Amino acid sequence: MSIPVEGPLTAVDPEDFPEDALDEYLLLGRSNVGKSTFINTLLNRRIARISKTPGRTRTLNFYRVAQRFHLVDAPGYGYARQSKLERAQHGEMVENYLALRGVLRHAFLLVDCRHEPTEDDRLMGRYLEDGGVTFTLVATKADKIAKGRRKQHADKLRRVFPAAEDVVLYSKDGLNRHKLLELLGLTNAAQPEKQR
Ligand SMILES: Nc1nc2c(ncn2[C@@H]2O[C@H](COP(=O)(O)OP(=O)(O)OP(=O)(O)O)[C@@H](O)[C@H]2O)c(=O)[nH]1
Ligand SMILES: [Mg+2]
Repeated sequence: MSIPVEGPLTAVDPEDFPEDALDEYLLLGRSNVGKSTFINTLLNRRIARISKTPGRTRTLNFYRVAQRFHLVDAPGYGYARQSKLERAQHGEMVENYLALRGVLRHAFLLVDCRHEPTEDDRLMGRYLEDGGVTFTLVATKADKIAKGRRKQHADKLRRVFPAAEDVVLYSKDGLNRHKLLELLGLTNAAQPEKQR
């Protein structure tokens, strides 16, 4: 059974955000970390645009899922070739969102398994904590690290992001997909992943 998804509704300015007051789950993370891929593989749809060039997602994209909530894809931060102005505009867009969005229920902060969390990643974690936003730390591209090292990696991330409610290793081939669907209350709407 597939998960019903509508959208995306794209917006930069708060007046263009959806008005239906559904709960929202926000995806945050560096450019190229795999936010759009996360949406596609989690929902099992090719709905978010992916590319090999970072900086693909430039607006807030609201996906309405199962008529119950929005999953919100945000542009990545830390994109080296972004101009100063673009960085400032991006920061402002996300800050506006975080400051104004009463319906924000939970965030997913994505970090790339292959790299050390950056200063931006840590700042984002603290920013969420200070704003009272609960979040799950999702380590993407876990297929790129050996199975035997995964637990150690998750433990390390728990130390770096003590405010995270949970640390979940994820990969686009479905590792821990079911766990995240559970968090979103979507397990009845989707097939469980294969045992790994
Ligand atoms: N091996 C592997 N590659 C992945 C995974 N997730 C994403 N990628 C690749 O990483 C690249 C970037 O993925 P996107 O989903 O576009 O990243 P994004 O965070 O949306 O990037 P921006 O929109 O630029 O912020 C693409 O080439 C993906 O195929 C994963 O779990 N494993
Ligand atoms: Mg993207």
